[in-house]
Amino acid sequence: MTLIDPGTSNPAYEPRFAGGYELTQKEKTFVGWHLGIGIAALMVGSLMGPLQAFQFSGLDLYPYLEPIIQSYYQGLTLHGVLNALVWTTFFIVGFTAFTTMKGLGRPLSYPKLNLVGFWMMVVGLVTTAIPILTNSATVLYTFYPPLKASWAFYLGLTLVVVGSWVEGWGFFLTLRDWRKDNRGVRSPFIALGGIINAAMWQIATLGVAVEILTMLLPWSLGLIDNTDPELARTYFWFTGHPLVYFWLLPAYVSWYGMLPKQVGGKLFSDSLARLAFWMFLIVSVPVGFHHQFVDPGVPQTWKWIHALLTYSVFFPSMITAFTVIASLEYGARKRGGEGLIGWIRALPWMDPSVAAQLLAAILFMFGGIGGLTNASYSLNIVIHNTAWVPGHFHLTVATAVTLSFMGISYWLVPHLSGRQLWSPKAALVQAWTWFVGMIIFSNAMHVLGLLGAPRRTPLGDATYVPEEWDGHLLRTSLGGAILLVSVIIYGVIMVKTMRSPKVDAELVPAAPIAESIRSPQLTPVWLDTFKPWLIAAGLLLAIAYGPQLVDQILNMNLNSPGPDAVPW
Ligand code: HEM
Ligand SMILES: [Cu+2]
Repeated sequence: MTLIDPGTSNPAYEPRFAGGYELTQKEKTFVGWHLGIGIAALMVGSLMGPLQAFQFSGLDLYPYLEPIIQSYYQGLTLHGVLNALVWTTFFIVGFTAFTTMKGLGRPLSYPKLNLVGFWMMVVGLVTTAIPILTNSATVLYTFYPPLKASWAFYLGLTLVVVGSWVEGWGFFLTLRDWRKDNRGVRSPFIALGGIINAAMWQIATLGVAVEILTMLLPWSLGLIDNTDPELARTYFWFTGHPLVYFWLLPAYVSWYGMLPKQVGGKLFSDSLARLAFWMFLIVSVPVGFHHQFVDPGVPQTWKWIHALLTYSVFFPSMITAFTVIASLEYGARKRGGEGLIGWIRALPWMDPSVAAQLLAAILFMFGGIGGLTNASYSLNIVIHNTAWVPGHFHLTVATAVTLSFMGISYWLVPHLSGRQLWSPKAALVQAWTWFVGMIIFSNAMHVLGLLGAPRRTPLGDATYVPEEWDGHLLRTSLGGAILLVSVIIYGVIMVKTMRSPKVDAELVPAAPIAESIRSPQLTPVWLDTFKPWLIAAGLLLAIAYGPQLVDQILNMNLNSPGPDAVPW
């Protein structure tokens, strides 16, 4: 392939190795606040999880939580919103700010813009939290109408999303300025990866933005009387599926661009890494109907088209599996690892940051396999709305993403705060307990789902539980107990790390940034250019969603009033 440089007469892009730039104290604090708020949300949100799991086997701790938490569903709303929406979004935006600055080797072009975005997210978080805590937004994290929340819940979520957009604009403008100053140089992968994710997020969140602004907010304010639940679900899943890639891609930035360095290796292929990210930009969004396979208002053909498109996500996923494993193997062999799979033992398993991310990736393989089941039109009927579904996404968002982010925080929090990680041994125990606890919990939930146990149900109170569920319900609680220990250890490590004294700069962990195996790494221009990929994403979106969206909007049926008070 001929490689053309857009700015100079060079035949190919020159490599640019990221990592020379040290963030200022102010910048580190800015990133740190994102992480701190995210971690605090995870702590509170995750405490609810074990309570749910205990409830399943008859240990009902909810009476002790009154008056703070008045019902299983209020707790479940808190669990879903804080974990899946707040922890992830704050960590991701903070991490992307870090990889943008570190990767591009320069400060943010408009730090005030990012500061404004950050404060919007914080104000939004508080605005959302108040109604949840006062039991006036017990609508679960999917907030499907006709379940109705206080207007503050919708407004707060909107602010969080818009704040994350504003921060995203700050990243785009920084990349634009970097490009102006570095014509003919390929952009460093860790920066580009995060910024592609931010771009995908802007497209993806249009769905909930329209849902909230045109329907839910006016409805909760009393400006309109009714909603159209079918249309609302379509809007929601327009955002809801790519949301999972928004969570996952920052973990991929680390798996591709940082973890290889942590294991003493290099990135196997910079070009493949970019290709995977661009493919995710295109195929993450136009697949949302795979969450609506049983919705009566969506025609079969469209469900089938989205099912097919969902399978195309398999390609970048396989690229990722191949490239990341090859990068790890390269590192392991350099450390003396041998054998077909024996090299795995040579990886630095005693490094908690590495162990956490490797264990996260291992469980993700099972999450991926389950995901294929969910995506297939016919098999989905078997597991739809059963305990299988939370079983599945505790392998993906609650492990692949969450455990990876925890692993990242084991070097990033010390790096930003100028300290050393408090007790790497405890951190290792944390990673392994999460892994073991999640295997037990998630396997039990999968099996329960296959046996027909519904999700979003306090199964401990259900009158229809057959004997064959009992053992699995107990295993769910056992896994939940192990995970509770793991969460507490994580919280203690973070607090203790932040309270330990600052150390000399050379004792503080450096940011691990992997070089490419090939040097110089020649990256084709088309893998470093937004335009063609954005156009492709727009076109595919118009084809896959356009006709149905137009149809559903033209035939909108605002006929669902919804309760004024929460029914529980
Ligand atoms: C500390 C360990 C955790 C335990 C024991 C746990 C347990 C549970 C259980 C039992 C459910 C199912 C409730 C039901 O369907 O009625 C659930 C739902 C859920 N969990 Fe977790 N969880 C944990 C951590 C996490 C984390 C870290 C995340 C995300 C980052 C997460 C995200 C979710 C979401 C999004 C739901 C669905 C809520 C809904 O259906 O509205 N969980 N969790
Ligand atoms: Cu999906």
